[in-house]
Amino acid sequence: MHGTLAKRAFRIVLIKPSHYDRDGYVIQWWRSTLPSNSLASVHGLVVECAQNRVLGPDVDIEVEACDECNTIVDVAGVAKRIRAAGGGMVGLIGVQSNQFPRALDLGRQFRAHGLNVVMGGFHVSGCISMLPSLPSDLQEALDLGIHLFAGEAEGRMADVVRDVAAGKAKPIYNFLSDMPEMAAAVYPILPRSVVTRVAGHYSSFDAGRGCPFQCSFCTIINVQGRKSRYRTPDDVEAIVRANAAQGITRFFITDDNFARNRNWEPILDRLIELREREKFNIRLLLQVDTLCHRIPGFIEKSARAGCTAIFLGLENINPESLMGAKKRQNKIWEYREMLLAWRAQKVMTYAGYILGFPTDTPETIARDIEIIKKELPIDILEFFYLTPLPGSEDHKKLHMAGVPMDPDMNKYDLEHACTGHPLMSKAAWEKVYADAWTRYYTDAHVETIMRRAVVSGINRTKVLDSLTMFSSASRIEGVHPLQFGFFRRKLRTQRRYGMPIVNPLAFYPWRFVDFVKVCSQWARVILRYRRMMAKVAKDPASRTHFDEALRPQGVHGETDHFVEVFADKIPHTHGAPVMPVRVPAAAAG
Ligand code: B12
Ligand code: SF4
Repeated sequence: MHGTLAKRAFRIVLIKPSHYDRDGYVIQWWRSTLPSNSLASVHGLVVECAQNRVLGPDVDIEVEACDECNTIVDVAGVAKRIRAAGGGMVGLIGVQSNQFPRALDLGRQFRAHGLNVVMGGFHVSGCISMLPSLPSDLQEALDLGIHLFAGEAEGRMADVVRDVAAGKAKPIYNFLSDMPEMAAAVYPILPRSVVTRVAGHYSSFDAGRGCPFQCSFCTIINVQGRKSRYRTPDDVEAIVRANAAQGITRFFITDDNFARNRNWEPILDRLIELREREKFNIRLLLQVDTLCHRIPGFIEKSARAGCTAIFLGLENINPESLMGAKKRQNKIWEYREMLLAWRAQKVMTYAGYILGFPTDTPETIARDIEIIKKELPIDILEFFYLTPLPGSEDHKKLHMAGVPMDPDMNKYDLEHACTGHPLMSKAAWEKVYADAWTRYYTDAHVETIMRRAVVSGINRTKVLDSLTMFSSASRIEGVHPLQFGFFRRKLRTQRRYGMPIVNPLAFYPWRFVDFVKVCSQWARVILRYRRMMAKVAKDPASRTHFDEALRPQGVHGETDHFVEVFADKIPHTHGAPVMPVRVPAAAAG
């Protein structure tokens, strides 16, 4: 009978691991800046298991979740809570390659406490999807008794939880050949207490998975597939309502390319309705491709639905590099038109730029960054090393050919040179990366971006804050802005496995000096940029500011200067500009 059932509990602790800085300390913050959608997804699935009482009517499934980027993981505390519940498991969530060494260290500690550990995410899925045999790091995890999960967990979580609870979990779960449908799938959700650890209280969801394109540096197509799968507008509305019920209305929609989501229009219409009729204060951050402006109404509706910023995979402006990486869909001659279309809707643009394509040299990179500054109205440009990420075609090719790659997965964060470059030494490549940030974020260009923001009516505070973070995170904190947060924490005792724990008498004085130095560097940038923005905002000339990057494209039939620079590298595909034949001076003469 109902009331007489003996109650038991099974505690599931979900941890999204971070990774290590160059000194071996975990990269974590008082507040992080971006939410983890992997954590939200798996949390949603485990909560469903709890609601459905998948371990039987007498077992309460208790769930806790944390993102190590903004929360210190207390291993002994977790072990104590699981033991107090009478059993449970630790899930290491959404582990990317760069997070694998940290995840392994956490797993090792939890295993030493005798706990069940299951790990999933792109490193496990990418390696199993692309490599002919298990790499040694995954084998090490198995040897520690950690269970690996490859593929997506929608529709599979209950089985995993049951297996673990019964002590019958498999070493490897592999669902890579069977992608779950997204329509009506359980949706990502996190409790407010986890979301508020992200600055700005952003949460996230994916409205679709999979991508039809074929970029050779990308892992997504080999893990989530090239067939796109989508959530329904009803599900998206349910996600937004569930979050709004706990006061969360800002979302990072993590689709790699929301413009290719077949349901983009009904989804945006639904969000527009929620905003305009029910006054939900929705704010969206979207990832889109460089062709999205060609989709009628896409940009306008995104803005009406609350989109205030987009991430764009610009990757490079040299068509030769783009073709080499099979990023054929990026048409450089349309970049400005696309960027101006977003500006017209007062949406801020963040563009990713990859350094180290085979034909890149320090000179061509310097030239290209100067061209971007002058001719493309991008607000924030962020740089990455071209990296053979496990799970990508690039990685597989190098692996199969036996080309040396850095064995330390902690470095596969797109902030390190992980393999050789045909034209640049490692030192030259590293210098190019460091210089790229300072070359783009000169005071003169920062001021131009501020003037462009004023004249285009883009939120000044947002631009100012982003300029502050992106110009200096790499230089001051030694981390990419996408991994940045507010107030770095370094725990003396949480150091990379194998590195010594420093004596407190040496650690705390070092940490004090380190902290004060970093704070004063930030204070200087913050003050300088704030003064600059105040000056720009006061200057009447800002309201009529105009420069080459804001000139509408080709209105008088002329070709952009930067398109001319790359004229001989543009493939003659449909829609490409036809360049006038250049007659050599001698022949003309
Ligand atoms: C949103 C996003 C971010 C966000 C949020 C991170 C997050 N994971 O949510 C931000 C901006 C912070 C980010 C940053 C970075 N990212 Co990112 N990111 C993505 C993106 C676009 C979506 C992630 C997502 O939500 N996927 C959907 C979830 C549900 O999939 P999933 O994580 O695989 O989880 C499913 C399964 O794996 C499984 N599963 C996962 N964990 C577990 C655990 C258990 C116990 C079980 C049973 C199952 C299970 O179930 C889940 C549900 O089906 C992906 C690309 C992609 N399409 O996934 C890149 C991606 C994950 N990122 C990548 C990279 C490299 C980075 C950065 C290192 C680089 C950079 N500088 O940008 C940083 C790292 C910083 C950090 N702290 O994470 C790579 C990782 C490749 C690799 N081999 O490591 C990817 C794949 C993109 C790419 N370039 O190929 N990223
Ligand atoms: S990099 Fe972006 S566009 Fe290219 S295949 Fe990956 S997800 Fe698709």
